[in-house]
Amino acid sequence: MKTIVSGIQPTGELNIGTYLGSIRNFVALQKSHPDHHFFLFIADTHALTVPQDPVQLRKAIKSLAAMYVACGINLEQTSLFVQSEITAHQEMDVLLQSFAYMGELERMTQYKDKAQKQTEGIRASLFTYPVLMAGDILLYDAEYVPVGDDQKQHLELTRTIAERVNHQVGDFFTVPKPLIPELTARVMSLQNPDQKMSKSDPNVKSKILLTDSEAIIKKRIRSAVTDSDGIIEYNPASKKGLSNLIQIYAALEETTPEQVVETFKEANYQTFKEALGEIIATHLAPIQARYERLMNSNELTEILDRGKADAETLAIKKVQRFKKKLGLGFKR
Ligand code: AQP
Repeated sequence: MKTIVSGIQPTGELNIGTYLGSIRNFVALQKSHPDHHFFLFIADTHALTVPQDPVQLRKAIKSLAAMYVACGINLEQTSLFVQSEITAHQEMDVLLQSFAYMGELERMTQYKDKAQKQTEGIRASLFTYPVLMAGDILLYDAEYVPVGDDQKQHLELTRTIAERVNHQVGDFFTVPKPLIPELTARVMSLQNPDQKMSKSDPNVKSKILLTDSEAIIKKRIRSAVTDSDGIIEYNPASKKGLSNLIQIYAALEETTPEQVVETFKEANYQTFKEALGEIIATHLAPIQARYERLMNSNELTEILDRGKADAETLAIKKVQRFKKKLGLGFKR
């Protein structure tokens, strides 16, 4: 069975960055890869790498599951589950710790960035996060992993770990390839176009949540930081803020930034921003309606139970086979 794996941390409400960088890519891949099975998980164990409020975390897990389904994943083709409910993920993490080197983990830019922001102690799990992530992917022998640009380095490490294991024990893991969207690999913050749009950014103006109302969406886009020259031009190096908005527009309309510039070349920023706000709101409206319905029904329990059962069977077998390859245990 050919597989594709993806996960998102329930570390806050989803925004259009995660949507355009990951979820939408995932949904598109389901259409273009009908012969693949998709393992899609809520990475709740990863969320513990930074402090979490347990009540909020529980809520975020449910909300993320509902949003995944609302965004249009094909449930016939997908096992949707919560990572911590399949303990094989933790087991694989422990086993793979012995195949990752300190120097490799020290080089991870996400670790360095997030460690810098910590006000309390830096958790060991933040440091070893990429190993858990490698386990998440290798457990299901993923051929592809759809990710945003920020996860590329972690995926490179997953490939290194897989190759290291394969070298030691013989061909055992599929070495996964990243699938990074061309246009929306890194959707930037609306307030600071040098930073990516992030779930955990406390500045609400920096992002558009998938649950935001039309009025809020328009307000956020209106207040997005651009520049003062007033010329609609696509140049991610010199006009970062505006180019970010053009990319979002192009991605949602399935067109190119050049085409967007052509359409708005006579317009001012305000007109362009109004049109973008309208497009985002229109795109999110049906997703929001499905999300509300799912949050108020029992459907998710059945979906997550089924996803867990399917994924767990494979995951347990893979861990058991790996332990055997490594010479662990006595009877099996
Ligand atoms: N701004 C973004 N642009 C493009 N892709 C993005 N992704 C996240 N933000 C953007 C992609 O979404 C997937 C899920 O990310 P994650 O939840 O595992 O963690 P993250 O990359 O650390 O995302 P956040 O929003 O920044 O979360 P916090 O704030 O908790 O760290 C990944 O494929 C990611 O690339």
